[in-house]
Order: sequence, then C-alpha cells, then structure tokens
Amino acid sequence: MSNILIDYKNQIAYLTINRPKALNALNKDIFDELKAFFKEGYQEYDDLAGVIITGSGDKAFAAGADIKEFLPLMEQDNPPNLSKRGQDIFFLIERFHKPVIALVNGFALGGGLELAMSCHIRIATPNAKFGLPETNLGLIPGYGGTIRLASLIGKARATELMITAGMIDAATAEKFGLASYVLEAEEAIAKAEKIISTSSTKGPTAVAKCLEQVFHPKSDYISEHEYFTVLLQSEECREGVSAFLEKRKPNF
Ligand code: DAK
Repeated sequence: MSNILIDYKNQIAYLTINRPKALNALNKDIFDELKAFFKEGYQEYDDLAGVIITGSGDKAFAAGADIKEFLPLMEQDNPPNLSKRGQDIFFLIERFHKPVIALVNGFALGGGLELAMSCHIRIATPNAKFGLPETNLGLIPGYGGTIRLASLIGKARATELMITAGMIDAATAEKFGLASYVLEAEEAIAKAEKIISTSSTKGPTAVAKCLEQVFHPKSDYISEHEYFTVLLQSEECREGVSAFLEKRKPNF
C-alpha cells in the first residue's frame, strides 16, 4: 500500500491516509487500499484488537473525495457507480468485527467525513473541521453521509450543514455527538489506544456482537435476544461469570 501507511503495534493497526499535499483527498487508490485492508488484508495482523484511522500531516484527516478525479469520470458514457463503490467500502469498515476509531486531525469534509462516520468512534483534535460541502459542487454526499450524519447529529442539524455546505469546529462536533472527545494529538491517540486495549480484554465475540448490534443489526430486538442466548451458552460467558464469582480477572 502506498497511499495508506500501515503500522502495527500492540495489536492495533494504524492506517494513515498519506496524501498530505492534497489534504489527504480520497482517490481511487485510497479506496482500493481501504477495501483491501478491511476485506482481507487485516488477517495478516495476528491478534488484531482494533484499527485507528488518521490523516497524514496536521491539516487534514481527509478533505473529501479527490475532486480532480471527477471530471474525466463525468465525461464517460457509462461512468462507474462510484457512489455504490464508496458505500460498499465504508460498509466494510462499519461492519468490521473489531473497533475502528477515526482520529480526526484536521479537515474531515465530504468523503473524508463520510469515512470518519463509517468508523465506530471519532476522536478529534482541536483544529478539526467537519462538513459535507457536496452541495458546493452540485452534488449530495454519496458514501452514506446523508444517512449517517442525520443519525449522529439529528435531521435538522444534518440538513443545515448539508444544504449550506457549512463546517463545524471540533468543539461543536463534540457538542453535537459527532466527536466523542476533543483532545490534543498525543492524548487523542492515547485515548483511542486505551479504548481499543480495554475492549481487547473483554469477550471477543461479545465485543464483535456489540458492534454488529449497534451498526448492523438484523432487527434490533430479535438479534439482541439471539446473540444474548448464544453468548449465554458460550465458553466465553462461562469464563466471564466464573471469574467474577472467583474474584479473578477473566482469561478470554
Ligand atoms: N480533492 C482534490 N484536491 C484537494 C481537495 C479535494 N477534495 N481538497 C484539497 N485539495 C488540494 C487543493 O486542490 C490544493 O492542491 P494544489 O492546488 O496545491 O495542487 C491542496 O489540496 C491544498 O488545498 P488548499 O490550497 O485549498 O488549502 P486551503 O487551506 O486553502 O483550504 C480546504 C482547505 C479544505 C477548505 C479546501 O482545500 C477545500 O475546500 N477543499 C475541498 C473540500 C471539498 O469540497 N471536498 C469535497 C467534498 S465532495 C462522486 C461521488 C462522491 C463524491 C463526488 C463524486 N461521484 C459518484 C462522481 C464526493 C465528493 C466529496 O467528497
């Protein structure tokens, strides 16, 4: 991979979008590399506990899909369905079985915010800026952004942000629930690492099922009782309950 740097330490894969001169705008290669990692590539990393996605440099997480790639595609007779392609790749992230955290370290605009919103948790640095400015280009967000933004911050706020192509700062994003925390860069990484390392001490199937239940439920109540019943009969749950009763840490 060349547009995305991958570093693996302490069971965490750090994915850094690496086009700082273009404010980490998401080009085709980046989409292909994200797909490759979340579809199969992650299997190379033994004992993976979670993923942190961030942008290279200190200015942008990702300032959108690469606008410079649009024009030739628009002129094709049968342009590829890029919206569907982007949606499918972002579903792979949202439906990943380990926690994926976006460390939003600057502009997260358009496709960049859509990427951050497909992650399970967002942590922002104070300079982060969030927006879906597609209407500036005569477009709508095409990678799940209309739906995810409304679900995260409510329909009225999402509508205003999209139809005005506005931007909100990190403090407002935190207030709206779009970012869980606003922290200086080093603390932001430490916080993301702590969330992942803590979750790695919990029952792995239970963690995966929490993610699935929140982000990709079969039907909220049916899948909750199905998963609860399966987990209740599992070794994992037996160990968790035994450890509590024996006043020791569980060994999952
Ligand atoms: N794409 C390509 N290059 C970008 C870019 C982008 N999204 N954003 C920034 N850059 C490049 C700039 O062109 C500039 O490159 P050079 O001119 O130096 O070669 C470099 O990054 C630095 O940017 P600026 O000089 O503009 O930096 P400033 O600090 O002055 O401004 C900014 C920062 C983030 C406010 C500004 O760069 C900006 O407004 N960027 C564009 C934001 C944006 O509109 N993003 C796209 C949202 S729409 C589609 C499906 C989906 C989509 C589109 C099509 N199809 C199915 C066809 C989705 C689209 C989106 O994501």
